[in-house]
Amino acid sequence: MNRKLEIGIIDLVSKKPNKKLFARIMNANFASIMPQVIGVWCEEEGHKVTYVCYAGREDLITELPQNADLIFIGAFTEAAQTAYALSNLLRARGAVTVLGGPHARCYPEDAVKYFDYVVGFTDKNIIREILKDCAPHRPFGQHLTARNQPLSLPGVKERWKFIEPTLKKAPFIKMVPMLGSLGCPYTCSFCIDSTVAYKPLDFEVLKEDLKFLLTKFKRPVVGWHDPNFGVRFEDYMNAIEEVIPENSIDFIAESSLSILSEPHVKRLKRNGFKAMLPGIESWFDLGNKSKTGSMIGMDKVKLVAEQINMILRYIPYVQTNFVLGLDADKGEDPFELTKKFVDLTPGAFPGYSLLTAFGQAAPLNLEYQESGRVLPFPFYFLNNNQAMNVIPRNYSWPEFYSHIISLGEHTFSWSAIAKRLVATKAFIPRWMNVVRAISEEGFGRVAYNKEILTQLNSNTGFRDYFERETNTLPHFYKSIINEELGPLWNFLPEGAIYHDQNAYLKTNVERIAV
Ligand code: B12
Ligand code: SF4
Repeated sequence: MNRKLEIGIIDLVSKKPNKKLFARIMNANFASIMPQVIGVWCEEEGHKVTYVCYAGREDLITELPQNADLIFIGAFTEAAQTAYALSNLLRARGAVTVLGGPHARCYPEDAVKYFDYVVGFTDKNIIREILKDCAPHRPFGQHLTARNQPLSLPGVKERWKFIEPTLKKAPFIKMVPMLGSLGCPYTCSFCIDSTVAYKPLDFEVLKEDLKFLLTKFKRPVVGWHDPNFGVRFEDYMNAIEEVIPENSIDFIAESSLSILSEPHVKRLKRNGFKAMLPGIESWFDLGNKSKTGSMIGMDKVKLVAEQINMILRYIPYVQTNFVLGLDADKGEDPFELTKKFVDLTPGAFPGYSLLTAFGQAAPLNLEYQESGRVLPFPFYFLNNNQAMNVIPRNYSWPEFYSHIISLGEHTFSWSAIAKRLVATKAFIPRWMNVVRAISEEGFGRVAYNKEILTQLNSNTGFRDYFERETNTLPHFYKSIINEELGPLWNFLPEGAIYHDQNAYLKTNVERIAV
């Protein structure tokens, strides 16, 4: 064996210190699977691992091993600046750094400036390579990616030593992250999995894990991280039914509407499914994944509302996901129809995402870049709600923001909150809806979008940035990053709040298939 390394692993669930109520209750439940997997693999190779899931309350600087040889950081794009600053700090202390996760998959050409290794698809061979090499690669890190998604991953049992301390940070709901499949058979143009073939993982590992969880909790809660849960519906349900007593684990999953037929939903209920998050996305596009085919507009609203209300008869918590600003949308119809839908499905919680071109995530982003429609908003704001980095095809910015504010006000009006409360019978879902509506996601976002609209209408420099008249980042955005990064701001390398938004078009990053 090579020398025994001291390894640190950081899962950046939060991009900033966050002590707010929802974050305290939920953040530790959003831990990613891969940082835990990497912990297992590194230990299997004989190394010493310290794992930290950063949920916004930990002191990252002191929890990490002071003399780590190698640090893995998992980050979403919104946490890129946090990750870059951390990497800079850790490199100064003598560590070699590795970035993985959604940001590394979407923006490798940017991340290589700040990390020694940047990893896309990751399997055990890639990790072995890094452990063997474990050397600084500067000024540009190595970009490594496997040809495909891994065929197998360590299950809950093997990851338990990392899951357990993470869930200790979650006061009430303790959600264990599980994965049954990778990729997706659908091809939603904006999605990172639109070109990744669907592959189930080993059902035997899944069965062992479910049995194992029943030895750890009286009633476990499992959050499925499958991009589209239940594509092989029969196989999944058979596996669950075979190994655990009926309705003994609470499950949460993201499935497309095409999977959620009434017989399927009945079976999900029988097996303990308590929350489903189907994607509706648009009333004028992406009919394939909701099986509404070419049906659009109000006809689609009625059909989907009927289906959502059917699901709510069996499943206590349903979040309906929408993407705002897709090219197929124009005028007020998309927003007015969504309001109608909110009225028709009072028990569902709508989740709104602003259309975002996450670098290399989807081939569609090349088209946006080619037509000059991608804006260079700092990564920090690319979380589907703090900024939309694609210029809308059919709206001016003030028009677009007026529509999303109006939709937000309708969705999170006191009357809609009260109707949602009445329509939701189960205790936790009922209050979860209220907390989400009155906190950052509901009231907070409406207030934020109003501020953006005011700036668009009153601040020429601000509006010019949105119109591509200038690349000078408005002070508004810079000051948010500065304030929220706190002490880490001082470690952010020069220029690291900026990136080339068209890099995917130009990129020639070395891809090494191991
Ligand atoms: C499950 C999921 C969630 C879950 C769990 C999140 C979590 N912490 O993992 C929940 C619902 C909480 C969630 C929330 C959000 N999500 Co989400 N989510 C997904 C989803 C559907 C699957 C991701 C997944 O786990 N796949 C399984 C893993 C094994 O595969 P993988 O992600 O492809 O990872 C591979 C490599 O990247 C690598 N890898 C992954 N992590 C790491 C870490 C290290 C250290 C290394 C070396 C390698 C490595 O190994 C894997 C195997 O090859 C994806 C969409 C998709 N179809 O992929 C979106 C996705 C990741 N989410 C996205 C977003 C934007 C969000 C939110 C910001 C949305 C919001 N506004 O709230 C939040 C942020 C949450 C947070 N900060 O933790 C974007 C991310 C884009 C980006 N570049 O940042 C995606 C891609 C969806 C999209 N819009 O296209 N999400
Ligand atoms: S169904 Fe979901 S996971 Fe599949 S391509 Fe569409 S958005 Fe992506």
